Amino acid sequence: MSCTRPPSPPRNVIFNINESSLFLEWSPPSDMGGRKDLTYNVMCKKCGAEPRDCELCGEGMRFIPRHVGLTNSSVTVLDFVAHANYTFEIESLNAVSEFSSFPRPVTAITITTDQAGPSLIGMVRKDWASQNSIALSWQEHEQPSPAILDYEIKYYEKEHEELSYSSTRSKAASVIITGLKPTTKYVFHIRARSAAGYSSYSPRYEYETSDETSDMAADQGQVLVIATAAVGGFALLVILTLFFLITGRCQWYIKAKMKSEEKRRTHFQNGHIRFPGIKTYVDPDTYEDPTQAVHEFAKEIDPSTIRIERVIGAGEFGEVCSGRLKSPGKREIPVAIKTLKGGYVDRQRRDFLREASIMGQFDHPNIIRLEGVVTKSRPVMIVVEYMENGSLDTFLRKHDGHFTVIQLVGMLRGIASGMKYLSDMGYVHRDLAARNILVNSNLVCKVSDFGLSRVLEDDPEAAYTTSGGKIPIRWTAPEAIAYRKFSSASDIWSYGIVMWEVMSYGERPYWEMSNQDVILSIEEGYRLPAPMGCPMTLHQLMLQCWQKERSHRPTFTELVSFLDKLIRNPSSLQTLVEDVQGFPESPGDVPEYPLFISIGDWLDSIKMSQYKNNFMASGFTTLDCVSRMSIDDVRRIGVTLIGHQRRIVSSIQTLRLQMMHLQENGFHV
Ligand code: ACK
Repeated sequence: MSCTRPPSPPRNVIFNINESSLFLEWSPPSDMGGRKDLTYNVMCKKCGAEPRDCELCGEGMRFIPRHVGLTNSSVTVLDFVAHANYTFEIESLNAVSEFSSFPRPVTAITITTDQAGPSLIGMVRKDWASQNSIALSWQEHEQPSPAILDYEIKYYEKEHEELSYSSTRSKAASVIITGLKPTTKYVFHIRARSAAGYSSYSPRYEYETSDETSDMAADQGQVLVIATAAVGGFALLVILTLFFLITGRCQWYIKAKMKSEEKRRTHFQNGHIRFPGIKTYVDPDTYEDPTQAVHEFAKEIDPSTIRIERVIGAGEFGEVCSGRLKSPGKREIPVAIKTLKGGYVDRQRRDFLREASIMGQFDHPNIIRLEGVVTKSRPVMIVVEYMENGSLDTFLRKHDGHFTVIQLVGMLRGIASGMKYLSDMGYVHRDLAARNILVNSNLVCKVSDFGLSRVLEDDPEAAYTTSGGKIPIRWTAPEAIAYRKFSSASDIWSYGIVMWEVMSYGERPYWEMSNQDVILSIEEGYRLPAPMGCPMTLHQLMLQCWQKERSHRPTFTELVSFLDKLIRNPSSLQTLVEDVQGFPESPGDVPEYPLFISIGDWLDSIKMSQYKNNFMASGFTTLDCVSRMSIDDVRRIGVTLIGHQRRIVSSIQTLRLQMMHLQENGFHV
């Protein structure tokens, strides 16, 4: 084998900067050194006026995903200071770099963070809005130190945040933006340009275009014409009404009018075109007044018909209780009552009721049913159907090993069916996890906990993302973590994690790995191994849900029909991952797990390195030996904790598949 070399330095470093983040990207080295194990390190120095006045950037600066061992040729830098010179040195490395006696070649780039100056823009006001335009104005800075040449206005649809944006310029401190969509929320940022460059952007301002009806009112130029026409029209109306009343034709007219109004309403509701037969979800945030959304989708319940019995848990906004609801003319039913604790601010009330506005639009056996809301008296409450067995994760943990595979698949089928319904309605859940699924006494699972688009301040599962929001990392697809691309395909990823939680009876996904480690491992191709006793087909299905490329993941429709077939043909569930003798799938179907070269390496990856000596002392010194171990062997070498046994056995199964795959492809292991 010929010798290999360290790689040459990276090339063509480019950057993109805004007030809060700096994105660096480069091309791979021209010479890879004859190897494939290329990584990059990024070093940062903050420099003063003199090139010699440099110091290393402190801990305060953040690099996403990290600053050393990067496998992709880009990095995002956060928390830098304004008006500073930063020099970033990017080096490429491979496994032989450390043996080289030459200084490591680096590529450097110096960036001045001038962009982050003061905004120079006062409060931005909406002067008027029509169906397709919005007029904005803002205060000029009192004494603009450098004279302002013009303003740049950046805007985008709120729903498609940051995916694409438009911009326009204005010399004056006002602008009319045209070509917008009706009844759509837009986000605006404005910055000033002077001879010294750009100021930083103003804070975001959100304004909405109007719908057809208010458009008329806003068009002030036409008011006079309308007024004149109205007077004439009114006179004509009086004459016609008298005529119809006299001739008895009025009733016919009123009926026809009501019919056409009803038709109009079903087709066009709050700016959302609705086609008869296909129901679509309406985002309550598109209502200017959120109370109106609640009243449109949820029934107001008279609190005297609710009997609260006991507290069953703590929700995000207050206690969750069980009780009874006796609506007039209906039989009494058990209900769960979510309450909004006293001392709330308006925003909390709105966020709390948002869930009801969402839930009230759904009607499906696998979606929690909303009975109604209490908004006109205190406490504010959301009343939903009662689910005797509480949330799925706690339920499974309590009944570890109690169900047949078919029962578990039945639960999964129910969840997939509820999710298919949501996805058909155009609703993206964003927070699907076993803790957000409830189980009733018939083991029917129903999707619950809607409305995660706000920041959940105290959710222990949520972690900050680069864009400032909080996301439950372990359940979330990589593209949703990286750039908030939430879609039914990202819900599919979360569904795969729920499958894993169900098949492992409520085990915590990725165990106690940190959120950051989860993100990195996923990026490197690691996927959760099959839980103990999990049919091979189901693990394969999970792996499909965790395809990096979201268009390669199955849809909920496909999942439901696949699970249906499994239930009809249970023999396909008999092959457990631990029993696999051959590997029927084509090599392309094998997920690319990282290959481990030593036992220590492998145990580290599953955070079980404390057992390294147990393996070694018992003669399990190669990965090949380990891949043949049974659960009894694992117990025998001294792994006594059930959770640890499970984790090790699960990983051994994956290791076994990997070994077989390699052997089949002619590798010696
Ligand atoms: O795991 P749990 O017993 O089930 O604890 C949580 C708690 O309230 C906070 O969400 C329980 N819970 C929520 N909604 C319902 C419901 N509709 N029926 C029964 N329990 C519920 C949940």
